[in-house]
Amino acid sequence: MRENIAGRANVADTPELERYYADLAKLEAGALWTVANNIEPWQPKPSSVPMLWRYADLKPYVQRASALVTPEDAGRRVVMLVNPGRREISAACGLLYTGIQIMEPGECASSHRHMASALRFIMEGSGAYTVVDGERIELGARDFVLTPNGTWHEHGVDAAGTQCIWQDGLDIPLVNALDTNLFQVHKDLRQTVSKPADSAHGTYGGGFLLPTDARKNWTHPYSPLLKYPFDATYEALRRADKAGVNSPFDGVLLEYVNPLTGGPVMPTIGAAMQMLRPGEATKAHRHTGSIVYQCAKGSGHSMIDGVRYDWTERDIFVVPSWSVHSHANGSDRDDACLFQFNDLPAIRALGLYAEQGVPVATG
Ligand code: GTQ
Repeated sequence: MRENIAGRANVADTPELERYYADLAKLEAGALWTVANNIEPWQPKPSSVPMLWRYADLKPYVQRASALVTPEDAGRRVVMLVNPGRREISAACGLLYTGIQIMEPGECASSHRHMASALRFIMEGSGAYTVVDGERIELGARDFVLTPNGTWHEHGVDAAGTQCIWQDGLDIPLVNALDTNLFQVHKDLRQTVSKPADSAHGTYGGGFLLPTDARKNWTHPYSPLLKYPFDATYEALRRADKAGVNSPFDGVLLEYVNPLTGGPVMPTIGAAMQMLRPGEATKAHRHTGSIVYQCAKGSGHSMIDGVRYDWTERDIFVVPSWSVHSHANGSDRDDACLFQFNDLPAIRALGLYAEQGVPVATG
């Protein structure tokens, strides 16, 4: 793609140049100026497109997976959400993967670990649990849980529970893009629960209180607090709202943090919950980084690059990097909550974060 602008590639093809390009290709080489304007865009040009997946459309197929395959045969019984611009790398947006996993009462997926970092956001059901490095964690609807890279983990539902469905979020495409992925199956297929129930929460979940040696004892780069329950999250949002916490672009937006550092929950993936107050419509902005949202409460819509996406509880939608976006609560009486996970910790750590407020109508 030629551009008639000083400093940009602008070379016309000639028969001689075409022969030259063909000769270079035989040597697995090429002339930079034939691609420079594409590989160095003026602004981020995501391959991903904005997408919304309605839970009502997906749920019957998620449930069918449960009738069609066992968790043993499937490894993980998941319907993944695939961005049309990212099919070849199984990404939902940018270099983030997401999927919807279903588990029946009494079922349990085999224990494994991988280089990819993972999280779950529980959509429906009761009796779900996950075991992470020997700690059993009970999960209810809208709870958020980490299975950081390198940790042994398995998920299941108690025999006395109900069918459970949750969203998985992972950085598989990122880890693969960096050629660093690996996967191991636990030799016993199940872990022995070796830690007291709720031990991470008991140790690190005191809010403004931490054991004095907590920082010294915790050597991993991810949050020791594996579970972030919804009740406490929602209460924190309400308190923050009363205290005047507010972003013109996001309403009340709180990041789930590592209590030892105040930083993101994992080195590559961050997560947050935001509350849009009754009647609230945010201003539009854009920034680098890919975001995967799930509506956790209420309903409303988002404008993404000028297109309106209406969402209600459990719908999942994505905002690609640098896409102009704003959010609006659909109710004048109730608040609406959006859960999100994103690649912002990786983006920031690499010095790639940029943002821009955009003065456009929010629709
Ligand atoms: O449970 O670790 O949806 O490794 C995809 C890949 C879930 C998991 C997914 C995974 C997992």
